[in-house]
Amino acid sequence: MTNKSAIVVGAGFGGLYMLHLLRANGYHVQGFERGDDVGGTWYWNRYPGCRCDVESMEYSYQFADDLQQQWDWSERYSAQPEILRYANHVADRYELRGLIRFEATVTAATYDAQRKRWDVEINGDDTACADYLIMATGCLSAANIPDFLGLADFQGNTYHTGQWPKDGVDFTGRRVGIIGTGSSGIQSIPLIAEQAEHLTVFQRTPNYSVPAQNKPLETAFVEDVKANYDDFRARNKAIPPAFGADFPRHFDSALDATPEEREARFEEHWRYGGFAFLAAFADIGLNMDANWHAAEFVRNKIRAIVKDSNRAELLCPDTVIGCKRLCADTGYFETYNRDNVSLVDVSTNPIEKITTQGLVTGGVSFEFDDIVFATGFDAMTGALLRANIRGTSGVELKDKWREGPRTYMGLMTEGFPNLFTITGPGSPSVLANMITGVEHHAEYIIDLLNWMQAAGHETVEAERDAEDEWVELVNLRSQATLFPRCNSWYLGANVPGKPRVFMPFLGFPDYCAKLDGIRDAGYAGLSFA
Ligand code: N01
Repeated sequence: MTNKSAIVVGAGFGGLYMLHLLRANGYHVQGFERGDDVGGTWYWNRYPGCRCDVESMEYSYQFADDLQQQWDWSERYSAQPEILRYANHVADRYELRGLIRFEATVTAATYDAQRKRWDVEINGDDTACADYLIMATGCLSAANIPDFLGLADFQGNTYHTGQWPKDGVDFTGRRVGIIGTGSSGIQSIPLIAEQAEHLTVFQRTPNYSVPAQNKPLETAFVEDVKANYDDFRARNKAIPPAFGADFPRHFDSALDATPEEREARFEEHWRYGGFAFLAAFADIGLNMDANWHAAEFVRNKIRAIVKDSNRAELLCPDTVIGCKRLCADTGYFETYNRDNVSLVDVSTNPIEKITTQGLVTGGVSFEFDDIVFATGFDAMTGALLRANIRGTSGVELKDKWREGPRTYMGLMTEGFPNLFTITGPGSPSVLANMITGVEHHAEYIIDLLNWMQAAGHETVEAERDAEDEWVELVNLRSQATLFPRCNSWYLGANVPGKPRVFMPFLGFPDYCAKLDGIRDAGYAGLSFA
């Protein structure tokens, strides 16, 4: 038991596990959550077709064997309602709800250096304080709605995929416009098209998508995984994304294969589905020529699926495949064969304005009953910066990170003692299995806090040199890949004015080894008082 206290912001998978660990280790703990229930990403993203692109048997907690043995997933890739049920099950099973105040948005957080504590403002009018502040606010939780001219004028309904109404939306008989063709657009478009009278898709950049090949989970497969769950988890943690250990995976170069061999290999991976496509050859993410072959295979698939050849060409991306997150779909390209679906290219004629009746692009007016913004998120830093966090000497996090996020281990940032960021920028986060990532972070934080109690330290803070080296390391690791060669949200490129900095640390096992090394060296790079 300790007299130390912690505030955990966010009741998604990271926040729930952090609360559980803190309480189990005797800390006084309070959780604050913007929504009116648990689930984080899976609470907010209720748009039609929303499902995870990491397979169900991997996308779950592994800290408790009875939990992973007793929970049953129904499909290869779980749909949002099932994952939300799982989050609720965890909250009930470990009696976490009582620790959380819901509909409680952290509007400011200020470090009081004299009292060595965090003062937190809730909903602009209430306060709380604690020794430690742990932000479990998610990487894709700050919705990005572009600042379109006339946005407020539209008289129909607007929806953002990441803020979807709890009771769902019935598009039957309606004229719908959707802006954005990232994962959220690609998942929702086929289902909205089935309902709507007419759906118009506004596409700025075409995206690569591979069929998810979703299906019901087979009992024998589930039993096999459960019989060897520890081994299954360990094998996944040993590979860079911390998922997909059982993907068909090849270590040869796409450039050494004959055209026929390449085609056959890509076909095998296309049929397998999802991210496994990128494991067809070792150099798809490293070599532009190898990448081109993978990209061209997908383009040819689009050309074969979409009957109208002009429309097919419009849907063919010419960028680096895998540079933006690869999408996994169910019937996405096929949807463009429907009579009630139009595709409008806004790459050269941006959306000029939203009007009372719809929108205007390229001088052409479109009228809608509903507009869906599938326009993504202010990723990785958005939720942290929106919380108005001030560190020692009143320094604001948004000022410190003006040129891009600066962290040590993706967990701490200099000038902000006792502040922790679960899956913060500079950690594998979005480029690894998120649940594996949040578990690792929560466990690392609790070990560090317990170590501090034992050593009699009250505060911990990242050192500037260690932070500078870490930022450099994250950057260097990305430069060895093709990730910097497109305008992705990994780079902040989707939000106008956001600094172009590659934010995730590439490679989960290397990352864990680094953090273990830091811990074994007495938490090198952190200073304690
Ligand atoms: O967001 P995005 P998302 N005018 O940023 C377009 C995770 N996720 O919500 O590419 C016109 O990918 C923008 O165009 P462009 C997953 O990690 C996972 O779809 O910037 N268009 C783009 O097409 C994913 O990567 C799952 O040119 C504008 C789209 O909006 C991440 O969330 C499911 C525009 C935004 O795409 C984000 O996905 C869903 C403008 N002014 C999400 N501004 C799964 O697990 C933006 N766009 C499967």
